[in-house]
Amino acid sequence: MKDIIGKANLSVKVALMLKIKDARVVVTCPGRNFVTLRIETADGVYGLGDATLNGRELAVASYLTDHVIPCLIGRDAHQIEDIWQYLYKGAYWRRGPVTMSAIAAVDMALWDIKAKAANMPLYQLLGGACRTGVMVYGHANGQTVEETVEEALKYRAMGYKAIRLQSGVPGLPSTYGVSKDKMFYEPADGSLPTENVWSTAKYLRAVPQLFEAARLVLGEEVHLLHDVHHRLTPIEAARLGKSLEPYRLFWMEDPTPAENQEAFRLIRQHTTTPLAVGEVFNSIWDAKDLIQNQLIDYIRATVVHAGGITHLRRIANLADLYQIRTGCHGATDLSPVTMAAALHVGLSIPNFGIQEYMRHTVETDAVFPHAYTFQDGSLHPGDAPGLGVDLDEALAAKYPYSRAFLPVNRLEDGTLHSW
Ligand code: KDG
Ligand code: MG
Repeated sequence: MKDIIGKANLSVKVALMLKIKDARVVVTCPGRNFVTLRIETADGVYGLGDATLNGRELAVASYLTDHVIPCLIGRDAHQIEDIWQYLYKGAYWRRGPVTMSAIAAVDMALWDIKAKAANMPLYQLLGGACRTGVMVYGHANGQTVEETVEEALKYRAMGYKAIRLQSGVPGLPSTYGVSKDKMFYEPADGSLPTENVWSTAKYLRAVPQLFEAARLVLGEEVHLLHDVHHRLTPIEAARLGKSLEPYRLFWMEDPTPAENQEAFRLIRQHTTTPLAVGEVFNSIWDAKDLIQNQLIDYIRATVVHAGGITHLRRIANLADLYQIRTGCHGATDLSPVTMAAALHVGLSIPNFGIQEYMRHTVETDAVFPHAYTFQDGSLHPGDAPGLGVDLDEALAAKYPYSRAFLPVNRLEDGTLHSW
């Protein structure tokens, strides 16, 4: 008996102290900018964290290099919670997208290290799989209703069970979220911000027509989603939610900005269309009132912009108490490192809802080789130890940083939109 116990102990021998020896930031632009943190321990185990903040990439790179990395050297990589608290509380200046993306990168890299040291895929350390895979939604968009529905049919043929639909608005020259490229969508499109023109009246007329056509062609089975991109006031959003009820959306996303969390109460009072919000949230405090008052159905906070795996799980736990599920942001400006982290979290939490999945380009996938795979409308993180993502630094070096901004939005009379 003693022998068996001895052997068992030997077979799971894990270093109980992993001293951080080195850390560095890699900025690369394989089609779009990514900021990646690489933390290495004295034992040679390394971990990766995504720190990409679209349009503000270098601010996070500097925050990490100048203010965070010097505080990490010599610490025990196993102390993920303590390091999180140290970087959050110790900074004095809490929250904000730059700080929380930097903390997130450290947190992801440390979880990657811990799971590699344990020789397990991260989801096993997070409690194990609660489901066979993580249902994802893809983006169908087009200039016209017909083009958008045609794109949606392609997603359905690929096996997607959920599809987001965005269409150009008749009478407006361009619309945010409706790209020229089909499978690969990149909203940061200029070395200075481009300017879109917006008309709420035209938009509110167009969207129900899109979903009416989509249901007719696509039928009842497939989940349909729509992103409002924070363009409406609460009462306008309430009206849109009501007018979309016949088409039974999976969700209406970002109907209005959520700095004032109370604003969602008004939308909620008027419509049964499920509500999703949170891709720009940085912390649990951005979502607390929305969750505790059950003003939303899906929380879209994401690993990279909301303080990492540690903090996202805290948000998901709070949401679970109020029957709110996750629907994490997963656009192309979130690197494969974030995608992998989101999949490990999504697989292991009880209240997972859906995961956004915008495919990265071939160039990005080559710089970040990864273990996650798509099948039957779901992603699985794979069973490689850690996050299951690597960074080809030699290839990354061939793609230097290139400044790119997200567009701004103006009303037809020139007023800067949205609130
Ligand atoms: O960086 C901003 C994009 O990630 C965002 O516009 C995409 O709204 C978006 C979404 O839902 O994916
Ligand atoms: Mg969105």
